[in-house]
Amino acid sequence: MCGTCDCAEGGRGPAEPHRHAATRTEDLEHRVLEKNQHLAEQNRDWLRRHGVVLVNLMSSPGSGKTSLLERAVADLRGQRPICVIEGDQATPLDAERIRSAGCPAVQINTGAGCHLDASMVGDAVRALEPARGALVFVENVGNLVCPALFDLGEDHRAVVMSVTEGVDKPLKYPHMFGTADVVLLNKMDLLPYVDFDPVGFHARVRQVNPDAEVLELSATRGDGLEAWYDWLQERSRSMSLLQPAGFGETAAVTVPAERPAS
Ligand SMILES: Nc1nc2c(ncn2[C@@H]2O[C@H](COP(=O)(O)OP(=O)(O)OP(=O)(O)O)[C@@H](O)[C@H]2O)c(=O)[nH]1
Ligand SMILES: [Zn+2]
Ligand SMILES: [Zn+2]
Repeated sequence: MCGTCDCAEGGRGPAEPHRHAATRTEDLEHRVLEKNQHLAEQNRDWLRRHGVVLVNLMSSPGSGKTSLLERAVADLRGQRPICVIEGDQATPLDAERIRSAGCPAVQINTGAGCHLDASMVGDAVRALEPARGALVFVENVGNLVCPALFDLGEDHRAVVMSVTEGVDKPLKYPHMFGTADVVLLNKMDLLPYVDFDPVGFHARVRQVNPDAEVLELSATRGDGLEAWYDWLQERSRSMSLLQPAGFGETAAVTVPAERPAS
């Protein structure tokens, strides 16, 4: 059940859809999103004042978000401080992977929740205490739907898609692809084995979002990663990129689970 709905009748199958009045749902949804927006603005203000850049990474489960982050942590080491906020319904697994790759990470477990919100991310950023000039990645809960609705106060939104998911996804999930600053087309190493037309994919992204850049990558083989890092560098140029890495080993923190979205 999604926090934007807040419906007490959640958990029913598709044969028994929600029966509450549309207006009540819309009111609740509006209130939840309004409160989130307010907290997102507070996050944005905090990030500006501390000279920290936040990138919100979103995708369906398994597209390769953590794999791309593991590579970035290793490849950008020494260039600038990096921290990661991991969102999953359960387990500390992704944060453990990131810490093993060499940077501080906070794991948020959302329980039944299907997205991160600005309150969770605000708490996690403060727990991490990123140094001035740091790049903080948020790995959102694997889901192409409601993470698009929740502003976290981020500077940039990156949507990861893999070549095994089909070229139609930008058209089916226009909110997600419509709000992306960059689309990372991952698992390009699998292209010879799947029926996926990258040119057609680029065209569909352009249909819903003419401004989004599409970068073709392979997290496992390393293809295209320099272009992704250049993109990050270019977009963050104003944020004291050349600060020495001053972040400590302090932030292996776990933020408590399950927090109501409203
Ligand atoms: N062939 C190939 N496999 C990849 C690539 N990137 C990730 N994978 C594999 O895809 C699987 C999922 O990768 P993750 O990085 O865990 O994906 P994720 O998006 O973080 O997944 P969730 O956190 O569960 O949403 C793993 O088995 C990875 O090894 C890639 O570029 N090529
Ligand atoms: Zn992951
Ligand atoms: Zn949700």
